[in-house]
Amino acid sequence: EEIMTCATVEQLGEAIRSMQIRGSGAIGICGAYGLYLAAYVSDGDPEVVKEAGVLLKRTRPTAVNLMKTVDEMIASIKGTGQVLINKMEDKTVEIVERQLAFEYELGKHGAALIEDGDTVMTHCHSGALGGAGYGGRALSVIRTAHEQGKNIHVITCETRPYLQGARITAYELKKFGIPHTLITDNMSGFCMSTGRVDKVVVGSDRVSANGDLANKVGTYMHALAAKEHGIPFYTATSSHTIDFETPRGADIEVEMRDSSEVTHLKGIAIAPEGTNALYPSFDITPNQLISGIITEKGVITAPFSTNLTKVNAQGNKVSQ
Ligand code: RUB
Repeated sequence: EEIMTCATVEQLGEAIRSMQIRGSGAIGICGAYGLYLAAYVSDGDPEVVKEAGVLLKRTRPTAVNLMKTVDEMIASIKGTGQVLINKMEDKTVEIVERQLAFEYELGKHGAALIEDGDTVMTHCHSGALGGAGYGGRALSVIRTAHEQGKNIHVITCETRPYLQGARITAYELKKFGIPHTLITDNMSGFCMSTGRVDKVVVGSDRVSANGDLANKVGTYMHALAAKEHGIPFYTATSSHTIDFETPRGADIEVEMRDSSEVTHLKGIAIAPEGTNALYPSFDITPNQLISGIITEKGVITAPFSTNLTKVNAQGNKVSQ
C-alpha cells in the first residue's frame, strides 16, 4: 500500500482530479481535510480557507458530498490564527466521525435485505473512506451481512478505465475474507440472465430529490438488466448524499473526463491515434429502477419523492 502525502491544497486538488483519491465519501472527507490544511498552512487565514473551498469544489462536479462538506466547513469558519485552525480541526473530526457512524448504521439496515446464500453484485468501488472505515457504503452492507454469519458471495464489477472494482473492491473483499468473483463491466447481463446474481448493491455519488441516482457509469446498465430479471437493485448511500436542491437526475452534472483516459491505459495507446472517445464518469439511474435507497436512517422505497421529503422533514435536512 502506497502512502501519498499532500502538503498543500493544490496537491490535494490534483490528487482528487487525477483520481488518486476517489469515491464520493473519500473526496467528501477530503473537502474537510483540505480546508483544515488550508487553515494550517496559512496560519489561520479565513480568506485562504475560503479560496481552498473554491479550488476543491472545482475538482469533480458530480459527487455532492464534496460540495456539502466544503460548505459545512466554510459555514463553521470562526476567528483567525490558532482559533481558526482549531475550529477547522474540530469540524473535520466531527465530519469524519459522523461519516463513519453513517456507514456503520446504513450497513446494518442494508444487511437486513441480504439473505443467507445470496450472491450480491456490486459495481466499481463504494468504500467511503477507501476501506479505512467500516468498508464504505455498498461494502458496509456486504461486510455487515458477512459478519452476521450470512453465507454470501460477491460479484465485483471491474469498471474500466480505472478498474476500481478489480483494484480496490476485490482488494477489500479479500482483506475482509468475503468470497468474491471478479467480472468486467460488460458481463453483468450474462451473470443476471444465468441466475448468478440475487441482489445488486451499488454506492452513490448523488441522489436527486426524486430518488434518481448518479453513480459510476455502467450503473444504469446494471439496473436495467436487474429490472428485466426481477433482481432487487439497491443503492447504499447516506442522507448527506441526497441532494434536495437538485430536483431530478437529469439536473445532475455528469463529469466528462478526458478521452485519453479511454484511448490509453497507463500511457499506452489501446486505440488508433486520433480515435474519438467519450468518457462520462457517471450515469443516471431513474428511480423506477431502484428497489430501495439504503441510508443510515433506514431503507427508503418508492414513492421516492414522498419518502425522501419525509426523511428531509425528520431533521435530516442535508447538512454535509
Ligand atoms: C466512484 C463511484 C462510487 C461512488 C460511491 O467513482 O462511482 O460507486 O463514489 O462510493 P470515482 P462511496 O471512482 O469516479 O470517484 O460509497 O465510496 O462514496
